[in-house]
Amino acid sequence: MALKDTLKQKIEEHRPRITKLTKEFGKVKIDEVTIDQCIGGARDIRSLVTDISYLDPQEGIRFRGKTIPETFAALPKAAGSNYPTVESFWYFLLTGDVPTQPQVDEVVAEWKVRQAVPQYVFDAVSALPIESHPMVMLSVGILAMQKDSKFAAFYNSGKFNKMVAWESVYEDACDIVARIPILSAFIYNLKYRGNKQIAIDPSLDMGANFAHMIGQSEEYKDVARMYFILHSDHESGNVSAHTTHLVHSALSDPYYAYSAGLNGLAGPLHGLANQEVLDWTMKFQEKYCKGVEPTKELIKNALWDTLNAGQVIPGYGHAVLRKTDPRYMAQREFCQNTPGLKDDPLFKVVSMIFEVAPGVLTEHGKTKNPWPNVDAQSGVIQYYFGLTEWDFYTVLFGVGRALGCMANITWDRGLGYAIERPKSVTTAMLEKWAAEGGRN
Ligand code: HAX
Repeated sequence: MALKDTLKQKIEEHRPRITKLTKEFGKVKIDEVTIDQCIGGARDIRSLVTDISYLDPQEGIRFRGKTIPETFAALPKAAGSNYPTVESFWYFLLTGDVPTQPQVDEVVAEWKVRQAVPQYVFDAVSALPIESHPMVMLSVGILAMQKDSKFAAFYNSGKFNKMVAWESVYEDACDIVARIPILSAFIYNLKYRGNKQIAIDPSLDMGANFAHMIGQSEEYKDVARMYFILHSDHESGNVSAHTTHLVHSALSDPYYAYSAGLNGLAGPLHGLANQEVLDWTMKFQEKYCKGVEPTKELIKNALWDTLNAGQVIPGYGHAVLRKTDPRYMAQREFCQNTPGLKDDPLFKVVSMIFEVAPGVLTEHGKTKNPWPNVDAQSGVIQYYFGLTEWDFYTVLFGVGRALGCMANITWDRGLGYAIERPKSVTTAMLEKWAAEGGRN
């Protein structure tokens, strides 16, 4: 069965579960909120629903119930590769089913039809100052495509119907995930290669074509596939996924929603951390290692200097995770298994940071999680393969994150989730409830 038909069947089967929960069990309590959570970024409050992925503090992410190694093992592989295509992962994220090879081939073919980015989008991005951050270019490029939104057209058609609205979100979602690598490759070539653009190779799957379009090696094709899959989804509470969900909950179309999500991803406490890690590591080498090999002692001193200057150690800590991020480990394993990369000087420094930073952060005593997250490792791989422009790394994250965000809002509409509208309170109210020992 084609992806959209499978999805339709699954959404229709799922709807009665949501109706039953709200109608029969709507008043059942699943959480309570403390003053700490109210002031401290709503941490851990159970108030979002998604079946696309789940993040366990100890175990890490599961996509559709599968750990990262299980996901990579289960999905059909790209031709001549040990890694799955991004297209097969998209099928899996949307439906929860491991696709057959013909089902994957169908998605690959469909994305080829959808991937043509209109010239006015390239023109809009090209009109920006070349010094603009590539995340600005990506967000502008996605927003510029809004003119083509099928969801917005459906909403304005006078025939809007909540039961089928997801179908036009799905159409936009597929267009966005097919086009975002093309747009990102355009931005890369515009910004770092004097606008020497490379045409799409229609014989390639998404990850391989991205590698081709940024002038990368054969080996990088697997890097792209792995990277986009690993960065796709991290349940719904992180800034980029939550922003996309929030904006779409107002029935803003997927272009508005994902452009907003990307703006959140561009924050240094979120997706920008991957460029910050490279920046930190390079500055560390420049300042502390003039003519000498990096050592654990030098790294320890540099980490303390960063902390004493009131800054965070980029790539370490997490709002939910309480152990080393399995996405970090997957990339570390990739480095260890790639001849050349495992002896790469930058990988050695990053590995030394891994040995030292958790101890330093524990001694510092603030962070609840001293372990590395996804961003601590990702830049090393990119840098090794010649993507040395580290302000581009968050764009790569944004290409991957589109998969999770788009799968989620397709389901949001399918299940008719409400406009998001939490309640705010005043400081005086908090003080009153504090004095009374709670809100009665
Ligand atoms: N270095 C120094 N201090 C840190 C820290 C780090 N890596 N991580 C947390 N802390 C500090 C916090 O700033 C906070 O300090 P204050 O009490 O002074 O405000 C304290 O420890 C408690 O924070 P926490 O509860 O452990 O962590 P939060 O949930 O508040 O924040 C962050 C989670 C990821 C934002 C945080 O760990 C951080 O800033 N890390 C560095 C930036 C980073 O790597 N971000 C990427 C995270 C993964 C991701 O989203 N990728 O996109």
